Amino acid sequence: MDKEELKRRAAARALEEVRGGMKLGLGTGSTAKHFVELLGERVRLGLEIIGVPTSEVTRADAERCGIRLTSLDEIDRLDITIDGADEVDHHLDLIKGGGGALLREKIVAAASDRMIVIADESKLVDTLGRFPLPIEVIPFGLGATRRALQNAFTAAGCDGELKLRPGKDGHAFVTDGGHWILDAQLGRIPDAPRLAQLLSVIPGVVEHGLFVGMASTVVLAGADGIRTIER
Ligand code: ABF
Repeated sequence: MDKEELKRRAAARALEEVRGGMKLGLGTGSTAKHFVELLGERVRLGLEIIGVPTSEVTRADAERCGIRLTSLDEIDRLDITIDGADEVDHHLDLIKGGGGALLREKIVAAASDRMIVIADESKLVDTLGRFPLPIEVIPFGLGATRRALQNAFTAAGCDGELKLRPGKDGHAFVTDGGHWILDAQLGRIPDAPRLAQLLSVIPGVVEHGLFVGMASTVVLAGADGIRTIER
C-alpha cells in the first residue's frame, strides 16, 4: 500500500480521539499534515475545536483548512497533541525534528495531557538512532557546543558525526526560532533517557529531538492494518 495512504489512515485513527471543545496541538510533517486536513474536513462539518500549531508551515496549513488557532499564551493546557515522528521505539520514546520543528513540537507536547504519535509502521525501531538525531543549537559558540555534544555522546555510550543541516543557497537551515540544527549520525542510541539528560544541560543546545516519556499513544499504520501502542 502507498505510504501516504498509510499515513492518512494513522491520522484518521487519531482523529477518532478528538471531541468537540478540545484544545489540540497540531504537529508538523507529512503525517501530521494528513491529520490537519482530515480535522479541517470535520471542522467544516461543524466540529468545534481550537488548535495550537507547532510550526509556521502547520499554521498556514491549518488556516487554509479553516481550523481556529490560538497560542500557549492564551490557554494553559491542551487536551491532545497529534504529531508524527522520525523514529519510535518500543518504550514509546521518539526521535523527532527531521522537519526542523522539534522545539515548538516539544513545547506543545509538554503542555498537553496526551500526545498521540501517528506514523506508518516503518518508523518503529528496536533501538533509536539510525535516523540522525536533530539538535537545535545557538549559532554563537558552535565549536564549543560541538565538543560538549561529543563528550555527551561518549558518556551515553554512543559515537558519531555531527553535521550542520544545510538550508537554501548554501547557508545553514534556520528554524522557526532562528536557530541552527546539528544532525548527529549516531547509528544506535543504547540509552536514550541518559543521552536526553546529558544533552539538555549543554549551554548552546536549545533543544534536542529525543522525546523521552512524552508519547502516550503511538498509532502505526501498516499493510496489515493499524496497531496502537499505549504507554
Ligand atoms: C515531525 O515531522 C517531526 O518531528 C518529524 O521530524 C517529522 C515526521 O515527518 P513525516 O510525518 O513527514 O515522516 O513530526
